[in-house]
Amino acid sequence: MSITSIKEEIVKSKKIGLSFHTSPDGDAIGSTLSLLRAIRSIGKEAYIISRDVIPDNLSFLALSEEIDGNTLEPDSNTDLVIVLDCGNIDRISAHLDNYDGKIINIDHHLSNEQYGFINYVDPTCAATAEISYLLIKELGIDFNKKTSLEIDIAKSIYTSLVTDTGSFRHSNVTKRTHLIASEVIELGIDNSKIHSNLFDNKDFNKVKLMGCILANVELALENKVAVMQISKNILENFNLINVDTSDIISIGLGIKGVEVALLLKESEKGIKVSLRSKNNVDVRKVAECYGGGGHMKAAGAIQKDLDLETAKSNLLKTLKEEMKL
Ligand SMILES: [Mn+2]
Repeated sequence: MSITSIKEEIVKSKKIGLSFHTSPDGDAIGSTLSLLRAIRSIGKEAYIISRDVIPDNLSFLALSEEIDGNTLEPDSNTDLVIVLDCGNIDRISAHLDNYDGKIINIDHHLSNEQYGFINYVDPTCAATAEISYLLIKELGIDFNKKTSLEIDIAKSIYTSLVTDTGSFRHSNVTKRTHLIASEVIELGIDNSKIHSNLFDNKDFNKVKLMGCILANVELALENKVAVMQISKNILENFNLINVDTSDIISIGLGIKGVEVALLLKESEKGIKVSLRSKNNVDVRKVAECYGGGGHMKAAGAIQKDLDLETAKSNLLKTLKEEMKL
């Protein structure tokens, strides 16, 4: 499907809801808020549908206050819902069971379920915001103008690029990623301040939690796999039930000789598993064995009705096969 056909649907629609994956990260939010700002600028009524509340470190973005967790399903008269950065219909941060209008699915996850009436899924994009950027330009936004509209959009897009590429270090980064970054930087946005907002903004308890997790990291499978575990107890003690742990798992991958980092988190829904790969191990395949998905080097899944130990040994068994050890 083409960007033009998405633009046509937007122009045709009266009321547009935007949503993203649950527990939204910088790309889910940046790709959505940039598009929301652009859609409104052409005079369309658009709003956020999200059961999640904006994470503190992303609250500097324009319109972020609208991600308040109060609109759980499409308002009446909504004739289009655009879902960004979400591969699985079950992971959308919106309740769509009673909605019978159109859905457009804009994403970059390889394991995307193509649940939309239009599916624009491009796994070569480092971030979903690379697609938002194309669509925003198609909607007529001119970055040469440098008004608050373009600057707000630029900050959201830059945030998406930085967060989904590990600050431009992952192998998903392409020339296009840098070209888009270059174009939005040209608007005079303060990249250093954005980095500080994103990363130098940790809750004190989060840093202490990191210490506890790192103190107990284990190595498995010929020291090629780093395993980290977080029990519900420890999350409750630190009052961090919904904490984002993507930065913690990256530290595991930083260990010399480690090829895969594994983080298991006990939650209401089951054991949440995150996987990261340094080089050639396709962790998406491992996640898919447990009904999850993601990218080759970053994936996740949930294992239900079992304890941390069992979830861990299941995963190590699957990983052992995948890594041919
Ligand atoms: Mn993404």
